[in-house]
Amino acid sequence: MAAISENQLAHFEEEGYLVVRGLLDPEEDLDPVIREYEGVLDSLAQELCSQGRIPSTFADLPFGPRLIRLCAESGSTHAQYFDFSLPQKGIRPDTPFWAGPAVFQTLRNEKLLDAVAFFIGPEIYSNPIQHVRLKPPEHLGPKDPQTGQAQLGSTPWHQDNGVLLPTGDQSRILTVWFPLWDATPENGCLQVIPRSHRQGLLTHCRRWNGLAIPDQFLHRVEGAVLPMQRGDVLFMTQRTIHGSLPNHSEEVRWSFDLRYNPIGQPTGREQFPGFVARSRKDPASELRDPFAWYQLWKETRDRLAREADPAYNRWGAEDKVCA
Ligand SMILES: O=C(O)CCC(=O)C(=O)O
Ligand SMILES: [Fe+2]
Repeated sequence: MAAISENQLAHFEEEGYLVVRGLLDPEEDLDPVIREYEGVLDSLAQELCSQGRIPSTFADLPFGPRLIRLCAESGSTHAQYFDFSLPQKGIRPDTPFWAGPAVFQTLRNEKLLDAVAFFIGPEIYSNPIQHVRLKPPEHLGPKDPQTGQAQLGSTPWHQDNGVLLPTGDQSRILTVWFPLWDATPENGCLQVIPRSHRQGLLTHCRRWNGLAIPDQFLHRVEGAVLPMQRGDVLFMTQRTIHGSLPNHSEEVRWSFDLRYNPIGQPTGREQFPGFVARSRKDPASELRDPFAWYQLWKETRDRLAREADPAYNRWGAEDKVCA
């Protein structure tokens, strides 16, 4: 059982974050996910090629260069094609997403859940706010035609509490972030503002690259830059201010961000499906079937495709500080 020490927990409480080195075994825990995504990338290449959007499937390239090439040739990062969450607007009956078995096994990874239990207790709910992020190098990746900025660029300073609905404000939602490949300052690793979790929820504004805390609310000295290797895992509170650096390397920056909260506490995103990842009290309530998990997301997509877009966060564009 992966043990988080008293010292590590004290660091988390004090600083608002903790990096645990080598918690996951790269070959055992991460490579199956990479293999699964090789298949996803291959399907995307076939689709794009058959639609005439790319001249070849580039099947001879390894994963990273192949993704970069597909993005550049087709002018899109295809982020939704890989993600195991749905978009917040414009869901259609054919909106793609990837909720495959290797991803599901990762959400239920024993080492991960053993560690999560140290932060939120043994009754663990998989919160549906979760993403895979495959960020191509900014100078090679497609740009947003309106802003001229990278479609999947650096993540601006924010608190995860800012992206959920107020229903989740009192919940203990733990963010779990880890790279599939080494994350470095050059390729856009995360940065956090130590001790920023104590000041409550700050105002967020909608920016071209997502919800961001405007500069005037960032009483910060410097962020702590967090290079992480394959196998390392970052834990953060929902009020820890964090963001990522831009990807100025030649390679893809690839990460998962997952969230967990104690069973019974609101997720802050009730429109999307979570599940019981681990319950010692009621083991039979655990979701263990990867296909059932896929079905939860598919049913959600099919339902939301018929409905008006719900609200996913509390910030309106009219707020004066955001103008
Ligand atoms: O991976 C990133 O660039 C941003 C991740 C993030 O904001 C999160 O995990 O909450
Ligand atoms: Fe975040």
